[in-house]
Amino acid sequence: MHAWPASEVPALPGQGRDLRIHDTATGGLVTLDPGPVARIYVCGITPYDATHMGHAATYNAFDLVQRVWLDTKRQVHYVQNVTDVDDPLLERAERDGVDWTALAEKETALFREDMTALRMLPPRHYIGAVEAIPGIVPLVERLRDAGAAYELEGDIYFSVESDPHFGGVSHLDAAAMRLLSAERGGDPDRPGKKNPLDPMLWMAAREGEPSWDGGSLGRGRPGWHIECVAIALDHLGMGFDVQGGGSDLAFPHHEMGASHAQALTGEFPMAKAYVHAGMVGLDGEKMSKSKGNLVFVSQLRREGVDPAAIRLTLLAHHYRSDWEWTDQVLQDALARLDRWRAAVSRPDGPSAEALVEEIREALANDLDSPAALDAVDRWAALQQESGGTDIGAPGVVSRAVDALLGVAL
Ligand code: 5CA
Ligand code: ZN
Repeated sequence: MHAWPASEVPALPGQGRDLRIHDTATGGLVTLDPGPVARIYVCGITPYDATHMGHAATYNAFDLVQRVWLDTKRQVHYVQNVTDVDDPLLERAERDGVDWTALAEKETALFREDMTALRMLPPRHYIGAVEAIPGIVPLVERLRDAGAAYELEGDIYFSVESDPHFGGVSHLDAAAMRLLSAERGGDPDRPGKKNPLDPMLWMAAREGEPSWDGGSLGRGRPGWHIECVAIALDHLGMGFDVQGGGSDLAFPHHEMGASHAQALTGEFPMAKAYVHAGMVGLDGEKMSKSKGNLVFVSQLRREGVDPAAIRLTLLAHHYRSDWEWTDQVLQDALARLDRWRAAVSRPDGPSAEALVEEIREALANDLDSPAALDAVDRWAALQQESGGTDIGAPGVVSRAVDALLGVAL
């Protein structure tokens, strides 16, 4: 499917820095050394409701990853999926009496608008689960033929025991895995499974639900984890640089994906870094479509909130921390945006050279966007208090904030 339009990324003077980022699999910071083309896969939305601030925060983190890479003059090969067929989507369509394809299309269209407004760079390949089915079927057949998958009443399950590295992404114990599996789309209590954690690769057609030709698998639809593996391997290949998503995807989604890929290719890991963003909450609970405690990007935009301020709200929190959406965090961002715009509207000001380096240094250090904002705040305060004579400095600041933080001043 098509993605959304790219906003321009201005080139900056000087040299960008290599990214050091937290990898869930090793539990520490890794310095990534992508070749001339950095490869990143970011798990996309399940389009049954509008984009909320939690989604936006997660996509903001991975947008920063790309901006750091672009600043090192690398190209970025970015792939994102849309889980446009899955239980939650079918359930919501049923509840609301609407066609599930129409619901998915409508919410994906709104997501594109929100991403464009927030100046998130678009993926080069934006792939829906449904369009990926012809590539998924042969992978499931291969897993079954290799003995890494088995059939249960027509459904095909992946056997986690086939992967010697299973557990190597999340490092959770069996009890924690079982709990999360039940919460996040798994079926650990289904009788007849070899291991309660085994995830479904292919679900045989159910009465009243959509299904597709699965070759030797029979009619059905794909499981969630194999969807992302098929798309990632097809468009990026093994050993790409980053797989990203919110922290709720570390287990089971990214764990199972890594296992599927290992069973398919004999290689480990699928991604050099598994990067997870913290959860945004509202009123003391994780913001989630199923709970309904949501602040939508599109609703804020409808109310006339400048998307640049929404983005500054996201940037004010470190991507790995869990944080709460409040009115105050938005008010703070609006005030900051005003200060910054006033500071760059003059033709001259304090030198911008050190500031550009500070922003680069902050972002290269595990995407420390709050430190980057502090640095811009200090430059803006200096401009406000004593100004400066460096002609063009405000322009450099404006372009750096645009290129590295995705905020248009
Ligand atoms: N389609 C799958 C991924 S393949 C999915 O998880 N879709 S989603 O719509 O539920 O979430 C999209 C992205 O937003 C995921 O990376 C998820 O981890 C992230 N996300 C969801 N809720 C929050 C939240 N409250 N805070 C931060 N990120 C969130
Ligand atoms: Zn995914």
